Amino acid sequence: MKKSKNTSRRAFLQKAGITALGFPLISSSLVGDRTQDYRRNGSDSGLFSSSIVTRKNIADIPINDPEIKLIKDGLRILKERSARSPLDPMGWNAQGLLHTTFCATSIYSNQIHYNWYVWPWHRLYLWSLEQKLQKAVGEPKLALHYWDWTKVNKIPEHFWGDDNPLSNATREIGPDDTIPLDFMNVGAAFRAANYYTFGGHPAIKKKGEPQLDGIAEQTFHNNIHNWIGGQMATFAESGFDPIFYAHHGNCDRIWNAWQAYDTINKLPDAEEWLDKKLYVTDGNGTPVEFKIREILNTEDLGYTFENLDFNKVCSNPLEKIDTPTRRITENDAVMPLDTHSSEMNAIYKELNNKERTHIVIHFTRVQLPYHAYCARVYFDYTYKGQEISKYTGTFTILPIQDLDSLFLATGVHLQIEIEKEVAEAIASGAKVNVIFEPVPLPNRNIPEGKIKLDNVTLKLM
Ligand SMILES: [Cu+2]
Repeated sequence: MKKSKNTSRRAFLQKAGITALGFPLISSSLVGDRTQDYRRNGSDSGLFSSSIVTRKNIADIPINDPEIKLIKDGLRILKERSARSPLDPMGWNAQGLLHTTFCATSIYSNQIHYNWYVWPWHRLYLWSLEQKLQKAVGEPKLALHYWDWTKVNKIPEHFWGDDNPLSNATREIGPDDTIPLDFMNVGAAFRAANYYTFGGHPAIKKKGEPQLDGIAEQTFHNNIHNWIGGQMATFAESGFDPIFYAHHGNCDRIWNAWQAYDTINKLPDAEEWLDKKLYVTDGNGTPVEFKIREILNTEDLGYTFENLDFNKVCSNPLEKIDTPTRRITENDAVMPLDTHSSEMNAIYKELNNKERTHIVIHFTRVQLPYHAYCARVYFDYTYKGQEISKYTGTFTILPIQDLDSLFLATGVHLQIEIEKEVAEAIASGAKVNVIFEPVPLPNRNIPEGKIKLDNVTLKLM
């Protein structure tokens, strides 16, 4: 926690106009061809492209543009390879299974979700596809695209249509469905003053340790996976839908934008993180390893972003104008907040001179549906004679596989932001109910069997 820096952080954010998310553009001198030294471990593998490509928002590119054709040609080649042999290491199947390997088979040693490895590994995963596509079409200037859902809040037309290698038949939403505004809460992630809050805490090594994913993973990342549905709403299969790479392209861009404020937003300096080896395959389908410290600058992986801009309506969903109003439904899970925890005094202190702060909700027992589930989290209380229902964010379960059953989690942590007025109410003895209101996802019923909460407390982490 960087408590001492918060005042200056707020001043900086105001000065930088970050509440309006007016991010500076990447200098044009960084864009374009440039010879790079890609030697790693002292040897030049010759596998790396020598130019820096610029990733753009796909929605800004005409559907018939040659850039789009190039991507489609590349994907067709990868899919044909897998049709000939599902084990072709340069095929689409191998690319999809690479993600499965690091999420569905190992909870501890190789798990790259729910922890601080999520953004570095996915950066490499996109690089892996970009390399394969470049090789497939013989064009080192081919660039992946990102889908800036803050600006176009539905799946771009590029990803739909028969005989289109960018489409995927398993999606539950259609071309006209739009993402709920609060599902794209970029603001809560941007206000995270350290990487642990933004990108996740250290990976758990054994059963019983607290697992705490970052706010970026838990909010817009999971929400949009789930909202799309089908393969995207599972960890095991999401790498098989081409929209994955455009969604993650935007997540990678958000990480880059967050990191660009390096005077404020610090990456971990722990060697456990910087020296962590992450594994993917290169353009030839050959396994390669990178240490996280080697991939913190995207140019070292041969790409940069056209801009780091966002639609400002997604920067601040906690503003009243953007706050969803609670609809009381029979599926709501309601649990009184336990304010007897020894940490409550520290929390009041932390909130005392801030408008809002990141905090962790902890549940000791939760019955979770084993399928895509999104809930809005509210704090309901009465303060100074007023009934208040305070929206704090979303809680989203992206299941490993869609098993349509329930499982029991014995410890769940969720990072949220709460506002000063909530803490004041709690400190004055207001009884707070924590509400989980399931959000209906397009073309799906609210999952049967509501979430069950036990002993809800707040923590600083
Ligand atoms: Cu993933």
